[in-house]
Amino acid sequence: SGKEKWPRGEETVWKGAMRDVDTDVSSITKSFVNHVQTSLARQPYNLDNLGAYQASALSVRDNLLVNWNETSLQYTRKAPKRAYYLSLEFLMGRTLDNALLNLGLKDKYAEGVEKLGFSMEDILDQERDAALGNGGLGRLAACYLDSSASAELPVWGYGLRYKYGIFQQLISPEGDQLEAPDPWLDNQNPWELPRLDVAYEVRFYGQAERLHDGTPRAQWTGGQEVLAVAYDVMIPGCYTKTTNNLRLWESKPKRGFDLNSFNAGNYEGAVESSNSAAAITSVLYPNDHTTFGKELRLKQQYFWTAASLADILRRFKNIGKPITQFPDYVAIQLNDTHPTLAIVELMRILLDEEDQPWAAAWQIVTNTFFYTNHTVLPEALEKWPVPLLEHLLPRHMQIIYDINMLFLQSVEKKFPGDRDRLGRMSLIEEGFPKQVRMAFLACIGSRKVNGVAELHSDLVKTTILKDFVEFEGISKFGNVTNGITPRRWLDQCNPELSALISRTLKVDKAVWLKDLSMLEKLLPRAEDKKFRDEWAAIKQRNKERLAHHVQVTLGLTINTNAMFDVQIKRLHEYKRQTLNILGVIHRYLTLKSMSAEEKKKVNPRVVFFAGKAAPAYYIAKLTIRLIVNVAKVINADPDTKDLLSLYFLPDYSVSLAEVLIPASDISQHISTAGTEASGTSNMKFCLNGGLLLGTVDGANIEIAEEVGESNVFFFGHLTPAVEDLRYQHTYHPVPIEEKCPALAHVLNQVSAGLFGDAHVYEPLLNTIRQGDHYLLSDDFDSYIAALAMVDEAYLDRTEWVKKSIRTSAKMGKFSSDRAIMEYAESYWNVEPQHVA
Ligand code: B1H
Repeated sequence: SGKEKWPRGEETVWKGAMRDVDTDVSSITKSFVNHVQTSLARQPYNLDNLGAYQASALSVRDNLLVNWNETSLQYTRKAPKRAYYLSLEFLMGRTLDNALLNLGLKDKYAEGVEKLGFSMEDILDQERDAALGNGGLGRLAACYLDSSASAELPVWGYGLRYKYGIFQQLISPEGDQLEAPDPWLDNQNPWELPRLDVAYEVRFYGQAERLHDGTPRAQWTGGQEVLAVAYDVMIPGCYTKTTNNLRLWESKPKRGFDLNSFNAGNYEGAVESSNSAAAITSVLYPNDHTTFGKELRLKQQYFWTAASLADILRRFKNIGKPITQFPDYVAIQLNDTHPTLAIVELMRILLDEEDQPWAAAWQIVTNTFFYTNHTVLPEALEKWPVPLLEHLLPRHMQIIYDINMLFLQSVEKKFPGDRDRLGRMSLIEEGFPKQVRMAFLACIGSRKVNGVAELHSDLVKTTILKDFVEFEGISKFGNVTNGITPRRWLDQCNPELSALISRTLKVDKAVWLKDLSMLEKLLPRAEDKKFRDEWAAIKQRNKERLAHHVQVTLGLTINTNAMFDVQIKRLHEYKRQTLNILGVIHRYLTLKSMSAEEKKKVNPRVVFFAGKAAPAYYIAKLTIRLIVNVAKVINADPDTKDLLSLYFLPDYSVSLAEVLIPASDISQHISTAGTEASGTSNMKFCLNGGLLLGTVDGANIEIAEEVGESNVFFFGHLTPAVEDLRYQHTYHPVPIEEKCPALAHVLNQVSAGLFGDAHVYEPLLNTIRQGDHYLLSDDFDSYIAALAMVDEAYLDRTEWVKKSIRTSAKMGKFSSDRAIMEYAESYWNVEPQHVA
């Protein structure tokens, strides 16, 4: 009732007591020690590195909170249009270093903790990664949050607070991947703020009954209700006060237990209902690029979209505008189809709770959502069985049928009598069971649809959504090429290179880190020997840093005089780690056949692999096993071990990437053309002066456009050839001995047991011998030729370093700042809000 007096009490007293951001070393040490004494309740003098990490984190958190509150206040007062990034994955990695750098306080904190007897490096190393994602899609979400805050855009992320992130990968002595749970929350997490007061009820199951009162309304009752509780994570921008929010939902039982069951003597049943509520956010699904139709996964998706929409709607209502203006204040970006139910949920709210007519509701919905597609691989395209949806979300299934009916009527109107087209475009795929095609629903429910690199966006338009382009018009379909944040992927992971760049450009890093195209000014320095020597020396020290890391963590000694050749990404047949390992074997066999004299001309090479396989992905796991066992043989062979060695580094993570990427001379991005939507690590390697060996696929193409084809190593067939080649494999197969003798020889050596238990690898080898869906036999020869060109180029070290400098200098386009501004300007219509 009316406006409350604000603030309560005396404003001067409030103001005088308010905390500001620490800026000097003495207030930093004071805050650190205060947290040791009070928050951690520990004796100040007797503190280990973990305690020091926690105290540092809490102290940094206080600083972030000052900015975070000011940012929220500003957004609330000015009520600008906001954007929300809905992603089932946020692969954040560590936070402390990033927060210190974005605040510009790293040096001061380093000095402070040193005075107290700690080293910043040891402290930073205590933090566990927040690994709430599988791979590129989740890391992209994290980069976009960093860029949004850095560009002062009012953008929030919404996701799930999984108790267990991506599994921890162990490698058995036989070379098998084993999975262990990731207990990232075992030590308390200083970066999240539990908001027990921000909670929403989410319903599952029950009955939906249409009212039949001349409105499209229905009533949804009964079933199970669970509670969504908010946990907030602060997202600091780089050198700005703007600190945005990532809101992660945790599921809780609505009641501790069900009293009815309890009183009926069913104690176990009563407790079970609380267990099943908590289970919703217990674990991240580790099946990158595959859908399994699991009920719990669908529950996760609805739980998260329902809670997020309720929260967004509540915030909108506080502005006091009519619901028809919702799209003027809210843009929602769907990160792949995982949050597509948000479209249906908003329809449900508008129809059943806001009493909107159908057309008005659909108008609001289709002006609010934006859909990003991240893959055209058929196994990744989400489809949910109709019976499952009907059971879990009966009202939503009704709405989907209604959307579909009206949609197909409009298709019929435009293409009268085209029954095939109606079948192809229906949201419901016929079959046993019938399934809902989520990409189609996301497409028709959104204002704009985009892919993540030029080639990929073209493929989306000409393959999976071709009919929709014909029906809705081309202008709905766009491209936003992915990007990466240069804060984490250059300044944080490669501090020496960052410092060299600042010295050379003669500007503070605050400037070029936010305008990455400035790197172009490094181009003329490629001709400057002194600069080249510094550049090369930094690469060398980064290689030594990686070698040191491997020595400490795995006890292995790595030859840092060798070329470092790196392939790190999720294990998948389409990414062709198998092509790489077969190439390594080819190199090994070639070395074995060389004379001592010939070997003298060979440049030593160390090959690194890292990456996780989905736990049920048999072929991908066999590839890991092959890599590990080839490594055992090669690394132990006195004939060759100085010239070739091979490592599979277990448990790939964001933090491991931060050590590997700056150390690479060459990295491999060798997917079958047309299969890797974009790739983002390719950008990270190039930004750090590593050269790229790859196929003409995804963002590799745009990288080559920027840096020039003379600075990348391309090989393999192009996308338009792929379909034909697959047809040949199926209908006119040629024995591999005929088609590619070099590859046949390698496969035969594996089959003959050169790397142990030959029979184990047969299923993997047979994927190539029969069918060869990913076209290894078509690309093997040109791959080997490209590797030889890399060797050749590396011999001329001066020219190599020039290429490295030129590559890095031309990476401006791939800053996620550019990408996020494209979303903000061309899609969301959201503007920067400066927090003074
Ligand atoms: C990408 C996925 C993905 N595309 C389903 N699709 C998942 C699909 O758990 N699931 O159900 C998880 C992930 N991930 C990747 O997105 C692309 O393969 C990369 O090429 C791209 O760079 C990245 C970011 O756009």
